[in-house]
Formats: sequence, structure tokens, C-alpha cells
Amino acid sequence: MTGSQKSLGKGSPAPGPVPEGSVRLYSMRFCPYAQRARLVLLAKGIKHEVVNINLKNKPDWFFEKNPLGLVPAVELSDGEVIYESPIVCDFLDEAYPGKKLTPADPIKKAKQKIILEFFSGVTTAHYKLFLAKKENQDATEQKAELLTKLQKLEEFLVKNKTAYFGGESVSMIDYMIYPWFERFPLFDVINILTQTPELKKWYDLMLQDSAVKETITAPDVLLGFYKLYAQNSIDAVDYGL
Ligand code: GSH
Repeated sequence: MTGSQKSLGKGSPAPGPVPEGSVRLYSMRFCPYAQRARLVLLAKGIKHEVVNINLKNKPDWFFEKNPLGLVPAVELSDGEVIYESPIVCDFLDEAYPGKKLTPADPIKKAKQKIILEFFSGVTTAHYKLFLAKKENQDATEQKAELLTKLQKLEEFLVKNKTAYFGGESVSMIDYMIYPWFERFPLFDVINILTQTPELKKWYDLMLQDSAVKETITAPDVLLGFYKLYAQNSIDAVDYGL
């Protein structure tokens, strides 16, 4: 992986064309959606560079890459740009050689999509908890809602009797879910995992995964980011550099 760590903000010149044989990921160091794409790029061994975008002060040219102005987005050497994390990850898995992360079997594939659909409720509950903490509100209700959602998520593991969400080895759905677990400790949610033992076992397994190890951010650094982000600081995304 090549590419500068520091983010590009308003006024930064647009990067040149993507070199042949490589892809460029528009990212943000602390974004869980972008981490999904980073995990897939690493797990598949796809040659890539990372360009971090300052999301509080976006360069105008970034909207030409992704009209929604969101990361992740991947740009190819022919100038094509793909965005929206599940679409980016599926595209990378389909278009590039290396380990296939999505099952070929349509039923298994559909089951992964069902879990992903359910998981969007977890991300919403997590975001509500973040907002409550940001406003220094009592977050008991939001924590309870997240716990209920995580207990439901755990049922997929219990029912399937598998260590990972797609079977006995890591697959796409695990990478789609994992990034939020890295962020739970910041909101005291890691204790919640004591109430979801199968999820806790899965999380511990994920921590052993080499792509996860490469993208992991230390909790104190994540915390520093969230503090600045909650204050709407344009320096948040470059925290710790
Ligand atoms: N649905 C999008 C996906 O799955 O890729 C969500 C991506 C997203 O929300 N990314 C955030 C972002 O780009 C950073 S974590 N925020 C910029 C903004 O909201 O203007």
C-alpha cells in the first residue's frame, strides 16, 4: 500500500491518474465504512494506494469522483470510480483475483446479505449512542438498544453453529461487520459483549486476522479522533499524525 496518510482538504490539488495495475482508495483513517474496503483490499492482496480525504473540509474535486462526497470510493486506472462500501467490496471481490470472500452458492450469498441488512440497524444504534455521548446525555437507553441488536446478531452465530458469520473461516460478511467492534470499547460497549459470548469469541478470532491486524487503530487514537470529531474540528481526521 502506498499513499500519504495526511488528508487532502479544500484547495488541495486533485491526485493524478491511478497507475496501471493499481487502484486508489479514497478513505478516512477512522471511517468504519472505509475500513471495510481496506480489509478487502488487504485480504485479497490487491495493489492499491490510499488517499485520505478531509471530510470536514472536502476538496471540490472529490465530488467529481463521488457525487455523494462520501468515503470509501475506489478509482481505477481507467478513471472509473465505484462507491458505497458494500458495492465497493463486492466489486473488488468480483473483479480481482485472490481469495474469494463471497460464497458462490446463491443461498449462502443471500444469507450473508440478510445479516448485512440486519447489521445496518447495529450501525444506526451505535451512531445514536455516539450522539448521546457527544451531547453528554444519559446513554442508558441507547446502550440497551444496541445490546438488543447485538443479541439478535449473535443469534446468527448460534443458529448456524459456526465460528464466523459465513462458516468456519473468515468471509466478506465478517469484514463488513468487524469495523464497528473496534469502536465499541470507546463507548463502554465492550462490556456488553460479556452478554453475547459467541460474538465475543468471534471478535477475538477476528483480532487474529492479518487484514484486521493491519488496519487496526489503537483505542486511544480512536478516542482522540472522536473527541475532535464531536467538536466538528477539521483537524479530527488527521489526529495523531
Ligand atoms: N453508505 C456509505 C457507505 O456504505 O459507504 C456510508 C459511508 C459514510 O458515511 N462515510 C462517512 C463519510 O464519508 C465517513 S465514516 N462522511 C462524510 C459526510 O457525511 O459528508
